[in-house]
Amino acid sequence: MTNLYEPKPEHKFTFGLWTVGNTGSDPFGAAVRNKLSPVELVHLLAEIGAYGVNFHDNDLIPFDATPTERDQIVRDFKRALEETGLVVPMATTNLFHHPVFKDGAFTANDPRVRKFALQKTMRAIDLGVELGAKIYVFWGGREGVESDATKDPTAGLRRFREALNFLCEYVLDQGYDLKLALEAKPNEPRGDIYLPTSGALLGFIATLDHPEMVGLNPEMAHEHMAGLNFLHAVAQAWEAGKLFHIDLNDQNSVRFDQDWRFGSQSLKQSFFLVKFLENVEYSGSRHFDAHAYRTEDYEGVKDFARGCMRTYLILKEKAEHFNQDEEIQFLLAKINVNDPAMEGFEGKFNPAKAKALKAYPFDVATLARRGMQYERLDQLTVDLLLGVR
Ligand code: DIG
Ligand code: MN
Ligand code: MN
Repeated sequence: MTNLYEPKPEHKFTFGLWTVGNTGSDPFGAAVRNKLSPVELVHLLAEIGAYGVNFHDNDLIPFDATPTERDQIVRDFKRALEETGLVVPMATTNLFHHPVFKDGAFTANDPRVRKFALQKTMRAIDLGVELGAKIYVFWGGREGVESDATKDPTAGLRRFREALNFLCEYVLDQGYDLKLALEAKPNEPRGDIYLPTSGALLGFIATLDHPEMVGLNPEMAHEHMAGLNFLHAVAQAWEAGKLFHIDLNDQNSVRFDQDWRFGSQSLKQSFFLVKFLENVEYSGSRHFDAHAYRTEDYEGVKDFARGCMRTYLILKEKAEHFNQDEEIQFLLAKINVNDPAMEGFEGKFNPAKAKALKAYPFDVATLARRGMQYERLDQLTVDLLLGVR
């Protein structure tokens, strides 16, 4: 492959240990790849040109590790980071794998589980901060139900809010420079997961004691699972100043969470997303929460990770072409033409403005006949993406 689309640190491409470290097991089959250590995974990511590495606490420290084992693992991991130059922009807690979380973590019906989840998360936050994380992600994978007979949904919301308020206070009390990013998913592994979309989370954040500390980590596959437009979710988060992190991947429409290589399925949606992130100069990580097909060995895993970054960079270049394409920009200017007669009605309400607008003689028939040339604009976009423009 040409080296035109080689990843560089300034691209801020990151992967979780759990992504390139995924051994390929699924509900219907055992692992197909041997497990690599966190140190081996850091070196693999360095080899393919990643900028950073993220982790769940137990991706790095086994659930039952002793304090001595923990300290050794952290020392080895820090050495690998120093040797490779990789950084740790984000960390998160595994509150979904161990059976203790089978009924959720912060929203579990058993208060001892809820408090154990808080304990585990505080310790995981300490670990993430120790390794340099500035963003802390909360994905409530088990926060939900199979049957609403089991839990009052308002109890789930209250418990999640209490946990996040407690943890925000913990971060403040510890003096950590850390922002919290909530990640939505509509279902899987629970029948229904609470706060299923980025939009639902935005409404929830407003009810917290420290909303300024909490934002979003939208994931492409998760919004697609809900049948939603990922760009719109990201744009709403950005516009609200809440796009603290992002999980890039792909999948084939509203089926189980496939976490495929970025750009491997939804090229057009991926293009519009990259164009948005680059146009607004999003400064966060381009994090790929994805994993290789189960068919792959570790050379295939490297192909997967290289492909995520390569496709992002190709689409970034396509976005630059879109922004510079004379015919596309001419059409966009024409579509968004201003009418001086409407300028007086822009902005906030005032009685005189309302009175004048109520009396304004719109030529509705002419307005209704206007052809918008969206077909031409979208075909130009498709031409661009197919490389014939
Ligand atoms: C799954 O999409 C979730 C978990 O892997 C993790 O908690 C989060 C971090 O990106 N994404
Ligand atoms: Mn996912
Ligand atoms: Mn994710």
